[in-house]
Amino acid sequence: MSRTLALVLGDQLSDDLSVLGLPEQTDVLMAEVAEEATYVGHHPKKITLIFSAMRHFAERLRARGYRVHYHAFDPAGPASIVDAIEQHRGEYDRVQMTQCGEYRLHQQLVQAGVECLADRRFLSDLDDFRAWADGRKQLRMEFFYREMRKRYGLLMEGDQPTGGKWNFDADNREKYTGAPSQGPHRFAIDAITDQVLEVVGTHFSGHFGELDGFWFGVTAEQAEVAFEHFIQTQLPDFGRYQDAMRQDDDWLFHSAISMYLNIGLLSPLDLCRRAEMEYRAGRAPLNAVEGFIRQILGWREYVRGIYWLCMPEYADMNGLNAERPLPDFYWDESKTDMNCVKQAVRLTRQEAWSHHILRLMVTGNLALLLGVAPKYLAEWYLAVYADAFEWVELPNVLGMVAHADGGYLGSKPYAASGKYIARQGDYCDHCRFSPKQDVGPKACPLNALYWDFIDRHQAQFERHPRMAMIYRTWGRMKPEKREALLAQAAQTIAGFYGQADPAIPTLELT
Ligand code: DLZ
Ligand code: SF4
Repeated sequence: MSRTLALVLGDQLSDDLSVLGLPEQTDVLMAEVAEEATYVGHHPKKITLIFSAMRHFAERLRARGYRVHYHAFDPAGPASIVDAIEQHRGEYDRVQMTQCGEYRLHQQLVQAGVECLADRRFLSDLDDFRAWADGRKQLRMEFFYREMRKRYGLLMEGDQPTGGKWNFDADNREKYTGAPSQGPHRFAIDAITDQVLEVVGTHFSGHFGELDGFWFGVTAEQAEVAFEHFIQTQLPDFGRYQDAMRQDDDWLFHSAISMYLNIGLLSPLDLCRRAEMEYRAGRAPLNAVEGFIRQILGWREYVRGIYWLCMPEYADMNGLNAERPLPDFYWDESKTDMNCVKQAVRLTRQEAWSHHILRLMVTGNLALLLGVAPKYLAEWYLAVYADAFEWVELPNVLGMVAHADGGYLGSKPYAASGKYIARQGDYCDHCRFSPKQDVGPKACPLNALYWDFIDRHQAQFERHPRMAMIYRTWGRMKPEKREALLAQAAQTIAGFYGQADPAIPTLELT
């Protein structure tokens, strides 16, 4: 009988993975390897999540009757996935994988002769996406999302959207002033995770991020518990406070399940259907449920389509010619007095997670205003977040945050001054700067940086219909005020890079 070796990667931990043929004909290969853990210096909690979830999944496959070749991390063992394959391929007629989530590794594996099967865990097939994109002058998530709603019959009344509108985002911008939220469900550390913590502590403690206080779920059952907790305690308020920020509440009403979804422990369609049930039962409002479904059915599938449509050229796009390095405080929050940035980096360091508005409008917005090169920024996001895999991370960072892709993901840059941060939360109340001041020692650094960004990109954006008003305001300002703002921005930038070494730290395997 012909025998197949099926490769299962660390973000492919799903029971219905296409590569899992019958156990009588298929053996499985899984490997914890230095190359995957260090090609960017992944956060130690992310490595722990992946290694522990891989070990649990291997047990699950064995219980289903598969023979699993499992390489636990060993500096003397295979250094890469291809090395691991080479140790076993002689015994097999073919080696197969499910479409890999990153172009880099996908190319390596295809070149090593691994056959690639489609990843059926996604709701939009890549060929369907290509067909949808073909011949359109402009790709817009909103139109893709409507087609997906119709195709899956989610929040539909016949061929009309439930509630008469496709998108309730305008209802999702409230500030939150209530008691701190419950946060996500936290799991106890089991024996397998305990062993992984030892390995990660020994070999990867040089990477940015705290290992102490690991609480992530590592099995499909635990991921389900985490999702149910979100449904019960957070979903009803998820919508309206989606863009809120709070000094004493790191989690607000976000689900924090993306790390489970992106390694395959949850099914996207199940999540959408379950959320819709809450609306139908009258337990969650439409703006919350629609917002949640749009993230998964719309945005997540759309960015994956864009990634595979545009790679490998996508990774080199730099539409705003941004060339600066990342300021060193992205790796150490004690090096900045900007409270919003301090909180976002602190949370990221502690939890390998932050919510979307911190990613987009705090760490992202500052990098956009400064003109940080998209490559450096993308490397940071890929390394520091537990849910970051390149197919989802790169379009979000390069397209949405850095506006480097010419507009696939946003028609205009998400640039904002300190006044936006002040409006959405209370970080400014705890900051030594003031969002109301534009120049002088107490001025919020984002204000002058915002105008500096507007000035720098005038030729590109002044005729953009949604930016014309900003350019009129800039044009009407007295020349002395404009000069003072640009001088303040120059001083701020010198402060960010002046004393400190701006080079990206090289994160070596210890
Ligand atoms: C992110 C990651 C890490 C840290 N380690 C491993 C690993 O040791 N073995 C593995 O199979 N996968 C790992 N991953 C996930 C891969 O990097 C991921 O599958 C690719 O980047 C494609 O998304
Ligand atoms: Fe951030 Fe500026 Fe507000 Fe300080 S004043 S928290 S730097 S927006």
